[in-house]
Amino acid sequence: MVITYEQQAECDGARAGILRTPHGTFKTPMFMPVGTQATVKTLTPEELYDMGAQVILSNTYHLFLRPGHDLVQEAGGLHKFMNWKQAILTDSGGFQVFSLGQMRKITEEGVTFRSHLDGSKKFLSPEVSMDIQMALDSDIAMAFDECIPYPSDYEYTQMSTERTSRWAARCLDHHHSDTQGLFGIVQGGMYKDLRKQSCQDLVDMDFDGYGIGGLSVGESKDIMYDILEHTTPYLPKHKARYLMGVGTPDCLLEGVARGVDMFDCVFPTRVARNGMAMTHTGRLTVRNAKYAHDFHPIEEGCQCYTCRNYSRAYIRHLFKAEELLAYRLVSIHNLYFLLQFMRDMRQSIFDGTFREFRKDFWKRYQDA
Ligand code: PRF
Ligand code: ZN
Repeated sequence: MVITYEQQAECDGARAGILRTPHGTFKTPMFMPVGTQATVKTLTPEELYDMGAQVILSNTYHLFLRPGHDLVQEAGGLHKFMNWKQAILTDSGGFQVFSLGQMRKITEEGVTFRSHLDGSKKFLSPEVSMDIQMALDSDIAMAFDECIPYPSDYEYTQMSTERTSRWAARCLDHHHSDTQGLFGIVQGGMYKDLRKQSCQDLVDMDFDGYGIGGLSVGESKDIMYDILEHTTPYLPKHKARYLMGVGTPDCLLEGVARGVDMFDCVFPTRVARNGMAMTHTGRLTVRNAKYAHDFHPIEEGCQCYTCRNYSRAYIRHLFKAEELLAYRLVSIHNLYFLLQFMRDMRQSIFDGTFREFRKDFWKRYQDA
């Protein structure tokens, strides 16, 4: 087995464990910073490592279009190409291609679409996605799935979810690697019976772990939590569960409370570049005029490089002057914040105090 999960503690439905990969183990629950273009925007791999990142995510779709997986393979794989020595998970393209909206055609065979870069015609299928991910040589590959829009009616959701199961079987058939594991992806939209069926289909195929897809696509958080509660119970305890594309602190906490181990999201790095910092009390817009004379750090007590060295007033000034350091400093803080948040959550699971941790969080946190 290339990828193994070991649960070490459980508390009120939340689990703590470790995941072993060919490029080291990582502790769960874990947040994976996103490096879509083989870089986590504005940060070096050393900076990421130093703030405690143990695994990052990259994208099949983007690397396929540019620079091409052949080039990454020629470089000796994605780890070598980008100089990241820890674990890498690659998403399958089964989400990015569907976010394109226009100009794509789905058949049983796969998806034909136009490149967002030059408009050229491209094709992705379970087999092509596996070939690309094997060439990238990430530690964890994801099955090629369809992430349907929200809302979708029952009939379409059922047809698509069944096809995603057939695609998952084709991924498993085609995938062969001694250095890469493969996760299946649960779909089923907002229909509990389809979620259950999707879990059963995929669990029967015996993947190395399970992504939970098709959530955080525009539904309310209450719906997402409810569907999640009707998904994780159908997944095996000895495999990792990964909630795809979710990365705000409230959703991470509520995901962990429902038995999720892994998350990824562009949110912390994307909003950082708009001058928005994440804190235990909610969002802080550091560009705001009210911070012009504020010489406190973004968040008092935060041990990140940014908060140890720079004030809100200085960072606000950098944003106003459109200085590049601004984007780096807030990206560093936001990623550190989320990684530290996961470490604290993990510790509370070991200590048996997760329930209190959750209550304390909600006492302080103001949504959006
Ligand atoms: N499928 C894949 N990647 C994803 C998703 C999905 O459903 C989501 C949904 N939030 C994010 N990333 N392959
Ligand atoms: Zn900080």
